Amino acid sequence: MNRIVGHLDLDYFYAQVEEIEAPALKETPIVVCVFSGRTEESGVVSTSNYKAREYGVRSGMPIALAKRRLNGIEAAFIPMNHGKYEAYSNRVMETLRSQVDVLEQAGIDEAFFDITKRTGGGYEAATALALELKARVFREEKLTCSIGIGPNKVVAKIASDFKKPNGLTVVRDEEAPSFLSPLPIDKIYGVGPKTTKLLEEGGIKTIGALASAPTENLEDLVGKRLAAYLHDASNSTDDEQVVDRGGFSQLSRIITLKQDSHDLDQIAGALAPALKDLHERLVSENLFFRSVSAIGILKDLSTRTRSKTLESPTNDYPVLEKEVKEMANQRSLAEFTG
Ligand code: TTP
Ligand code: CA
Repeated sequence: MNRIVGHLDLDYFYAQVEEIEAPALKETPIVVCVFSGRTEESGVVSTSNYKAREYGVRSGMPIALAKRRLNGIEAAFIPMNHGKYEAYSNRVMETLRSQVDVLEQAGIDEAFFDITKRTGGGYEAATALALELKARVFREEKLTCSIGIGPNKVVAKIASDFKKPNGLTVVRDEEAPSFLSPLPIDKIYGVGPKTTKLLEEGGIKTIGALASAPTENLEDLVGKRLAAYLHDASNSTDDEQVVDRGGFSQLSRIITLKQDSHDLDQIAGALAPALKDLHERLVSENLFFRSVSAIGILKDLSTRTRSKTLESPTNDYPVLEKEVKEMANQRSLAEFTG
């Protein structure tokens, strides 16, 4: 039987929740902010609605820059309220879990699902089910989402991002090569800026070029393990299974240095209480982590983000401390200002 896999991603998620809770804001640019507290404007944009995106507001941008882009426009700058978004997310995931064979939550607003059994491997039944999922999420939560359906996780994830917001993109087995071929390589999940650069230096810019690259070339460029994944992903033969790993949480802390600093020891010292606090929360909720990210805001208000996914989940404090320190130590992140 054909395997049929889907990926669902909630549209402009945090900002959409804010819209739902304050319908009067629907036509207004909404910027969800992580305020760092140093000045009224310090901090980063978590996300924004599509109205704000029309003015060039983007996730990860300093709030001050978003304010400049929206200068003279009536806009809502709302502090991020993670607990609220998590409540919506948990309800959506619960609904989805009951409608699919297997659900794998991949983030606060996204999940893979396997629907091979209940659709009998048929794309018409899969399309009908995807429309039903979208309708149900909207009926129950007023949230719109975008869904991709395909023969594996790689195709499904790219397809959900293909038409956004409120999109549905179905890519049948036989359509996968022509769908993937013209797309840039960084559409494949797991391909970040570093891998993109390595591949582009080797003349590989599209997924089609990646699919036909000789194995030895790929291995020389990115190493054996990643080469094998990229080969399968680009040829639409990736067979990674959809696995239910239970719920998903994202815990974060933000600190502001009293003064700008390049001193890594000083920065590490300032980070320690926040990390300890984060770890206490983790343990008290009986959670494990697999993914660690650090965002630094530099003096010129530009931001740097680093992320790492560990081989296996842990709740070990020294691991958390080591990973964050390593990220902060990377040259471009070593200019944390707040
Ligand atoms: P995304 O799915 O990347 O973005 P989005 O849901 O806001 O927009 P889209 O319509 O393009 O899917 O991220 C999900 C949520 O994660 C987002 O609503 C807010 C949060 N987030 C951050 O806090 N910081 C970031 O840099 C990004 C990218 C997301
Ligand atoms: Ca989203």
